[in-house]
Amino acid sequence: MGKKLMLGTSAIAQGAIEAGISYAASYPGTPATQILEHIAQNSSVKCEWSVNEKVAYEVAYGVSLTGRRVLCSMKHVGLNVASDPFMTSAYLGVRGGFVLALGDDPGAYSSQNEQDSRFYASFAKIPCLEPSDGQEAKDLTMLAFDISEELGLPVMIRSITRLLHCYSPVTIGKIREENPINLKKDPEHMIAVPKHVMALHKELNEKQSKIHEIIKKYELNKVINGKSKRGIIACGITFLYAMELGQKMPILKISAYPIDESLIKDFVSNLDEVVVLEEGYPLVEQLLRKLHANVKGKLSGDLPMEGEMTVDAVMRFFKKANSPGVSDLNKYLLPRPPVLCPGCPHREFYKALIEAKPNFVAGDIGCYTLGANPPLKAIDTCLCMGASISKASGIASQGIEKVAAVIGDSTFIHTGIPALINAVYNKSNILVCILDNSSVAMTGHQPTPAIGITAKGEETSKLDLAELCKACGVNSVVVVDPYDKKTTLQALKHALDNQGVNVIIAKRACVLIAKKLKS
Ligand SMILES: Cc1ncc(C[n+]2csc(CCOP(=O)(O)OP(=O)(O)O)c2C)c(N)n1
Repeated sequence: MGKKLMLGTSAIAQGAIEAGISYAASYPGTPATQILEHIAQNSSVKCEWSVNEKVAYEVAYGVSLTGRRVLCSMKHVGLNVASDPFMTSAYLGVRGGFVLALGDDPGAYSSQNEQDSRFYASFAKIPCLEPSDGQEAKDLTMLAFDISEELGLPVMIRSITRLLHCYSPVTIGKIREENPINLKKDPEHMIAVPKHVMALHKELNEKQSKIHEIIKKYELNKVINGKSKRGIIACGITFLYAMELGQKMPILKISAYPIDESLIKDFVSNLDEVVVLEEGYPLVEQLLRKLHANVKGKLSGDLPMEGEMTVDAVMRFFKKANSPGVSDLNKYLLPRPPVLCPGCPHREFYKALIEAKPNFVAGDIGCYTLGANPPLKAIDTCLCMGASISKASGIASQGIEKVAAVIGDSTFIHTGIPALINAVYNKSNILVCILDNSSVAMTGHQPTPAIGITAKGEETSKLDLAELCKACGVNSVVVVDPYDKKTTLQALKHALDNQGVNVIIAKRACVLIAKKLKS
């Protein structure tokens, strides 16, 4: 009990623990990774690193079917991978409380895009809660479980890097009892086949008015009165920025979606100007433009359409130029883009790959993406996790020779395996390089199935990547040590000259964990 200084990620995890979850499933991804890590390291709740976000979502959904509460967490783009079960789970509904904690990354500090998960919630017709600080992150997570059980729907907690990676005081409370197991068969609500879809969709539509009632009941969106004719609608963390202005403007604080139009209408009815502060895409601003003639925000060009909102941008808009903003500091700080670490096996591998002279290298997402930077400039394209092998197949299908794909061990397991099977099945001529550093290095060295250690640090069976590739029917599999440049180069040259799908596994543990793995 008492208060603790906590990361936003830990606050969400703590909220889930106190809400009485029986399981948590996730796939690592900044800024959401530490949510599961907190649960694994600070509670007795069972949890798992799943092989990808789709699997995490489905495992979590299975837990909910038993009547027990479950947390599923991931970064924003993870939901693209999990979007298939996500969308239909709203139709089927959930049993035990199901909370999906999403880490959005405005500013793309560590991501391939800046997509806004609030649109996904609205697309799936489920509620989305958005905290403004650590305490609220915990409180709203707990409430999300109750709302999920009240509605029989998954509930999204949408948060952003700045909140998830900041420390703030959070009150620790009691842990609620787990739900009893209550796994009942209910085909009409458990089997998503065409004959059930219309009825399920109708039920989902009927839940929409209940969502509004619940958001109203818990007063999740509320007005803070002021005297000015200029008002602010502040979503999530931007509420703190609005308060920082220290002015007496009326504020409509948004912590939950969908937003009741009548609430906005009432709020803006006596205002001459409304400023919308929101991280991500202009979701609320779009809605507001239908309800008020003088709206200032991203679409009006007054606030940045791309990147993080930042206190700075808000202060600049309100002409509080003298406030201590981050921009002043930025003048003095040297940029520190991520680089491959000294001794990184990926760098040694790339040196050999460059010498082997492939015509085109399709990259993937992980530490090894940094090989795109000078001086290596070793990869030519990067799209999303798992795309390297399929992109290489597409390029090679047009008769281009010596096309290579470069993919990390975790990324290969995440979504690379179906692409490898596809390449073999469709007779591609490509070289697939799996850079196996025995870790998900990019996100902080989480274990993978190839290491044989679970999220809880327990031993489990080990996946043999070479045997797996052979079973997929590839032409050849060679395992090399990237520190042995001569052998690596020979293997690469040979494989690039070969027909069919040839795999090289460059195996050497990430330098940052090599010692730990040996001990
Ligand atoms: C869909 C999706 N999920 C998660 C992430 C976060 N992420 C970036 S790279 C990566 C995996 C990196 O591990 P690995 O492929 O083993 O390469 P390494 O960093 O160890 O070199 C993850 C999980 C992401 N970018 N996209």
